[in-house]
Amino acid sequence: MSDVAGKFITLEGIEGAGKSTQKRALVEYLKSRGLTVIETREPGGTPYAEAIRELLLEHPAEPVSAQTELLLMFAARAQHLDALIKPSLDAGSWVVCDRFTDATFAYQGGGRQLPSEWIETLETLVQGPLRPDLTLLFDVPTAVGLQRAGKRGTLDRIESEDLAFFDRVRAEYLRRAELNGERTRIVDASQPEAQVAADMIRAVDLWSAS
Ligand code: Z5A
Repeated sequence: MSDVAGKFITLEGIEGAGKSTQKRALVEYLKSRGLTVIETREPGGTPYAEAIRELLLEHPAEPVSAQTELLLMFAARAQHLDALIKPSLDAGSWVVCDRFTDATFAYQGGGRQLPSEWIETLETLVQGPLRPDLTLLFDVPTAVGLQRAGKRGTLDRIESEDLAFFDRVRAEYLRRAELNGERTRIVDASQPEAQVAADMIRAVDLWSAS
């Protein structure tokens, strides 16, 4: 595994897929390999972007339009990229991010059914050529993910969507994984936590050796 250049790894999946759980295991593993690792998430990752996250996830008095949601996701991303992700990669750190633009294709594209061309346009505008080096898609049947996430109690605005919404989100994630097969690895997240972690580490090792 090279420690000269920074690498950008994103973790994706529906609610309750286990991204946050596996992010901790991945960061620990990469650090044990002597790498400098920045752990972050979207929407959010910097104080300003976290303020946008609050806006996105709270239950406001008025309905939030899908376009507003899309633009706020990219507003937060622009700030996150400029203030944290790009400087960290330039400094040679590895950045491990819980969700990135594949989530926008899945939730605002698949879930909200906004045209993917709009998302592609914003992706180019905000990111230029920057894309993740590796995306780990934690795939789990929708009912299993929602059942795990539901144990937490209160649901935020996006979590309050129905099963059909999350089925579309999952289908779009799988479609994107096929489209971006060179950078995406699917991990079967319906297995016990330790097995998911083992499969994830194997996928990362195979990718970094290639
Ligand atoms: N969003 C969007 O719409 N567009 C975008 O562009 C972006 C995001 C970037 C916030 O994301 C919301 O933003 C999200 C998508 C939207 N909305 N929703 N809904 P987030 O990532 O911060 O929130 P989240 O997806 O709701 O995270 P999560 O539910 O916490 O999921 P997770 O991180 O994948 O799961 P976890 O916290 O690791 O685990 C959940 C529970 O399952 C927990 O009790 C674990 O102990 C348990 N767990 C984990 N793994 C296992 C296994 N293998 N077996 C059994 N139990 C397990």
